[in-house]
Amino acid sequence: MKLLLTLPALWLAACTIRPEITPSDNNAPATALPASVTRTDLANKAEVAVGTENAPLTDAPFVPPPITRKTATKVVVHLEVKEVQGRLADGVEYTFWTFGGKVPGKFIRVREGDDVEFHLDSHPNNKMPHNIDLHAVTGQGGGAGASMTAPGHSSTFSFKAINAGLYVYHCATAPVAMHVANGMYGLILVEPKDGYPKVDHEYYVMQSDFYTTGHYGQPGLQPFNMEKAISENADYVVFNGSVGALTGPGALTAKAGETVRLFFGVGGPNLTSSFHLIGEIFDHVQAEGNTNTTMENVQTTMVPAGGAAIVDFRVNVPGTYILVDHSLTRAFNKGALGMLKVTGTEDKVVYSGKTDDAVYSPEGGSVRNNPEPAPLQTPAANKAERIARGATVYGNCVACHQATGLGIPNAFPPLAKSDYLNADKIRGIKAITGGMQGKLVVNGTEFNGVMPALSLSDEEVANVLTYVLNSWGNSGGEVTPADVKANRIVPVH
Ligand code: HEC
Ligand SMILES: [Cu+2]
Repeated sequence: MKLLLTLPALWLAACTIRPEITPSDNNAPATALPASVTRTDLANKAEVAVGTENAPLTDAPFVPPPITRKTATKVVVHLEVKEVQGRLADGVEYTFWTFGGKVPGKFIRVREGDDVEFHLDSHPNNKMPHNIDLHAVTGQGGGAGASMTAPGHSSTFSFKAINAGLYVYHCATAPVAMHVANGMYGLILVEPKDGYPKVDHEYYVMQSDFYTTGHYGQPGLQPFNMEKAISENADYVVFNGSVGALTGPGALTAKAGETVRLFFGVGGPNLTSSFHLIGEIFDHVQAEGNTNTTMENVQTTMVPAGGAAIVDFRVNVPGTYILVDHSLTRAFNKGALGMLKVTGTEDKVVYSGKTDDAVYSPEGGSVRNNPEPAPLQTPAANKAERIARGATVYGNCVACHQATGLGIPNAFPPLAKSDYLNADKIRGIKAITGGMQGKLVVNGTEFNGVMPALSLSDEEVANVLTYVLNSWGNSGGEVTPADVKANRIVPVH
């Protein structure tokens, strides 16, 4: 029956298929193309890669050094998917799904024409399957189908970096918006053959929106809230994964007279950024990460969800310059605020006033902790203990089925008084261990979604189902690890 889904079926084609664009797609005859139109994509297909190297990956706000190679090479990328609990704001924790342990994901830097051998490694402690769609890839799904990976597995695919530019990558596993909302995005720079003009500092900043059950600042571990995400009603809009990641000790730095380049991306899942730096003017903007049009003297550049821009500027005088999304309640009420601290000597001609950064330091540092999960427990001694432990395991279900067990209309079915589950508890074991998709009727309402197979042990599945069956007016009873062992679809990894 429909429970036996295969992993590749989980990625959603609709939002990830990008047609290959080549100059020949232009309706005008080739001779009518302006001189500025190059055929680099065609030339790069022909470029032969020489040698092999491992891509150095960096956490935000840092980027790997500029590429000085004069030839294309084979670049090997190892990106590890990790589900980690970390700080979203002071006192607020969140279960982030990450590319590399932090939000945003690791910065990847390759050269135009490189052959990229990509390995997506999924940490064995993960609960969900994940994949990656790199906007820099020419090919179906940007790699999504080829990289569908279960916890404890590693997927490999390769692509040629035909088009130079700055690109977003993100997870494209259903529900895609949820995987992105949980932190699964980053930037890949395909550096043009001739590189970018030299600057003194290069930094990596990514904006994104978070949707939590509690309101902004409500303490504790906050689950993802699908209803708020659907209505695009973000509780948090942040730079580099948390409120204050770029303030205080996390602030970007430069000295007066130096030049700074920002690789700026928007992970979304939903909100476009009106990116602005208070007290500076962008000398140059490569809008949307493009390679052939440089805008000069820009105050605010708009960066779409799933898009990026490269900005650079010279800081002439010392001060604390504030990065914001100029949709200002996001900056001052939801977290989209960062700092660039510039030290050095004053130049009263350029700016005479005195600066004061006190008003702009509402949050503390950006230190994250990624605690390892608790070691395996001894088996539950009795049903009461099973129920108590199951309540904890239910943390893996709460983002979709909700703390109330009522689910979300049109998206996630209820577990509370579910006629489907209460009729046969084995169905619960199959849903959790094998995933579930396709049409399903629960309590007279039709659902047609995708539940991923969760990587839980027999003991954990038994505990959570016993908890569910003994909550919210359900029929009661007990599911044992032996029941799970006998009925599980996907073996424990
Ligand atoms: C990423 C979201 C997601 C997570 C996490 C998730 N589920 Fe589901 N679940 C779904 C969706 C969507 C369906 C319906 C699938 C369909 O339409 O065929 C479903 C269906 C079910 C069903 C059968 C339908 C019903 O309402 O009785 C059960 C039982 C179930 N899930 C239990 C769980 C348990 C227990 C957990 C945690 C261990 C869990 N799920 C985690 C999304 C999720
Ligand atoms: Cu994912």
